[in-house]
Amino acid sequence: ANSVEEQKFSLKEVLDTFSLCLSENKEVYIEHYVEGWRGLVRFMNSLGSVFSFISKDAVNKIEILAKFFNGENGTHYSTIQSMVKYELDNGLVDLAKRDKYPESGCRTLLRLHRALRWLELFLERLRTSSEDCKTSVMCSEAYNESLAQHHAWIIRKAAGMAFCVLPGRPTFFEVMNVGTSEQVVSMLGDALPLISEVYDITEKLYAQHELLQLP
Ligand code: 1PX
Repeated sequence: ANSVEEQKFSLKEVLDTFSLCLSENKEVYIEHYVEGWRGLVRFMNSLGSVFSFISKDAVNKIEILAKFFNGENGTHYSTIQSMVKYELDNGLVDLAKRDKYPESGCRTLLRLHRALRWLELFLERLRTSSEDCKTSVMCSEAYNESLAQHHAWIIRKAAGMAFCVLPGRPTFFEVMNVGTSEQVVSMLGDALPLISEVYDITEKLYAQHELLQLP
C-alpha cells in the first residue's frame, strides 16, 4: 500500500468510470464497463488476500470480455447492445446448457451484471449506514438479495467467510480514499444513480432477449 500509484487510488475515479458507460442513446460501452470492474477489483485486492478467489473469477471474466473487445470482431463488442445482437444473430450463445460457447460475451457479462446489482445494494447500504453499522452485515445482506441466488452452496459459504473479515466502516471509508465520511456519502449519492441506470438498461435488454438465465 506504499506505492505512489496506490496512494492516488480513489474509489471516486472508479465509480466515475461507470458514468462513462452510457452513450447518448443509452447504450452501454463495454470498454468502460470493463474498466470500472478493473478498478473495483483493484479496490477489493487492497482489502486483503482473502478476497483473491473472488477477484480471480472477476478478472477472468473481465479478460474474456477484453479479448472480444480487442479481437478481430471487436467492433461488434463496442456496446452491450451490439454484443447481444451480434452473438445472437450469429448463434454464438449457448442458450440451454454450456456447450459450444461456454464463454460467450453474453453469459460472461451476465455474471458481472449480477455482481453490479450486489454493488448497487451494498453501496446504497453504505451510503445510508450509521457509524456503528457493520460492513460485513451490509455486504452479506446485499449479497443474499442478489448474487447469492445464482451461486452454489459452496460459493455462498466461501463468500460468507470472506465478508466476515471485511474491515469496519471507518477503515473501509478510509481505503476508498475519497475524504471525510460526509464526502464518501455524497460521492456515493452521485455515483449510485448512474450505476443503477447502467444496471437497469442491461437488465431490460437481457430480459427482452430472454438471456437472464444463460448457463
Ligand atoms: C466500496 C465497494 C467496492 C467494492 C468493490 C468490490 C468489487 C467486487 C467484485 C466482485 C466481482 C464478483 C464477480 C462474480 C461473478 C460470479 O458470480 N461468478 C460465479 C459464477 O461464474 P460461472 O462462470 O461459474 O458461471 C463464480 O462461481 C464465482 C466465484 C467467486 C465467488 C464470488 C463471490 C462474490 C461476492 C461478491 C462480493 C464481493 C465482496 C467484496 C467486498 C468488498
